[in-house]
Amino acid sequence: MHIDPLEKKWAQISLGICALFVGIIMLDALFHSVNAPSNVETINSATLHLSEEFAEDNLGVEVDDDGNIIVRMVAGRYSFFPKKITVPADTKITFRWVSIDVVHGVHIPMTNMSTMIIPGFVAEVESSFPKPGDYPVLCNEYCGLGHDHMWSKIDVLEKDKWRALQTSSKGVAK
Ligand SMILES: [Cu+2]
Repeated sequence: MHIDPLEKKWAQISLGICALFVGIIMLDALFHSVNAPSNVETINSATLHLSEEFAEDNLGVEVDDDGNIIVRMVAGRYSFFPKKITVPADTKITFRWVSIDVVHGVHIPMTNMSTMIIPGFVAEVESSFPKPGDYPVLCNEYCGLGHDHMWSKIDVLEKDKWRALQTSSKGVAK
């Protein structure tokens, strides 16, 4: 079979580019931990309101018996619920996100928070806020016509202020 030398050269270049990309992906996966999320935890998105963990009353901030802070949030077209929560600055917080409808994303500028929220799965990310202030919570995965308006807010307080608020009115930070 005859292959034109020029065509052969281009075929080699194309295969070389493919090999390069596969190599980069493998290096990233092996040495830079660029992987698909490893927390594979499934949940039925259609019955979240009936689930124990993500029922409306259990959303928001929870401090467990060991003092760990867990935040549970639900993403749905077009908002994150609860609309506003209050957490302490400079503290490790475990966020657990679920979606009630389509694929959403969540991005909180100035933090490591950036993950997809896929219906049927729980997205868990550990994060912390460097300093007090208002942090926007944005959807960064196109989810429909209202996507541009899909955002919420996290109110980050100084640790001491947050603690005082927790003890003075138990319901506020929930
Ligand atoms: Cu969106």
